[in-house]
Amino acid sequence: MSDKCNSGQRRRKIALIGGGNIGGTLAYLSIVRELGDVVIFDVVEGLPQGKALDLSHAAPVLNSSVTITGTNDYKDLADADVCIVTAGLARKPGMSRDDLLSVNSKIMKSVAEGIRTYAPNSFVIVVSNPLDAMVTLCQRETGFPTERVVGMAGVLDSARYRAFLAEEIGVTPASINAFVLGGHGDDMVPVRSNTTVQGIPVSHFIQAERLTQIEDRVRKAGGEVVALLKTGSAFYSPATAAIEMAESYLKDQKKVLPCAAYLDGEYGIKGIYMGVPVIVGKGGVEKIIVAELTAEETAALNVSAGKVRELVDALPA
Ligand code: TXD
Repeated sequence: MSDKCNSGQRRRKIALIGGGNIGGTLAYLSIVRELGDVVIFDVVEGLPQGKALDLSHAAPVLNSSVTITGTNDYKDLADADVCIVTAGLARKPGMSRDDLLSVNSKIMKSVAEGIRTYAPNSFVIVVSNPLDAMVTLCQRETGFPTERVVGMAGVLDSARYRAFLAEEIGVTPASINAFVLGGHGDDMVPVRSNTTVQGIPVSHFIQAERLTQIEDRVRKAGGEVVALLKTGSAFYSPATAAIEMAESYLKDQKKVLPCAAYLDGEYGIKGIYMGVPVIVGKGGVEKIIVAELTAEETAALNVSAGKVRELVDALPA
């Protein structure tokens, strides 16, 4: 089949590396939103192929025109526009994200080689945990420019913050504007000073003590889901967050999204990936936005940066 649309434009292609809980949900969302043809890659024989076949039976009902294939061969990633990486182990109850470092690092090295070889011009969105270390490793191993390798965490963590605030105030989450900075760990920084309900400071609605409780819940929200599910971690919300980033790239929407991006002095931090507000467009991470923070938030961000550096330093050579 021609890989061109009638307009002569090349059809968009999304490669999902990891066909597990998040990967399968990513594939479904890609079909529903018709973001492009989808290829699911996984190392487990039959898993990507089975999910692709099942999803291809949903496409007619969804009136979706995209194609969906499953593969165990990296060659099928050829010329993907976007690669979303969820390959790796997920947490089980009692595990920290950092506990996944060693095993997922080995996986990430093989994934990065596949991407570098077969999708050398793609925009790479890393989801695998521990996120800040995995996105660092993926960029190092692919050798892609930093603006073309980004981590998904902040969109999810900010959505959790918005959901809890909306529930507390009794408004739709769509009216809450909030973002979370820093590493994707227990020291992430919900930025209260920049959080509003349609432009009205959140402190107008919720007392400081209660806000602190909500922000603590945001930091632990991933663990809360893991403890309930017992067999794995969250997957609907991470997939939804990653698709938001992919769509902003593919459609050049230039959305301002909190993503794990490479800092080169912004926020006074240099040489690591960490969650900050960025503009995502056809150039990938097109600009890092430096928000004004309180002294407390700045201090918390530096603590989080320190934890990210420790994790990155622990990456196997
Ligand atoms: O906000 C975030 N970034 C986090 C990320 C939110 C939630 C989950 N987070 C992490 O995403 C989680 O800790 C895991 O590291 C990844 C994927 O989570 P998911 O829930 O999708 O895990 P699954 O269902 O176990 O799927 C992982 C798939 C599975 O099918 C494996 O066979 C596959 O990864 N896998 C591989 N694919 C390709 N290549 C290799 N080497 C490989 N090894 C395993």
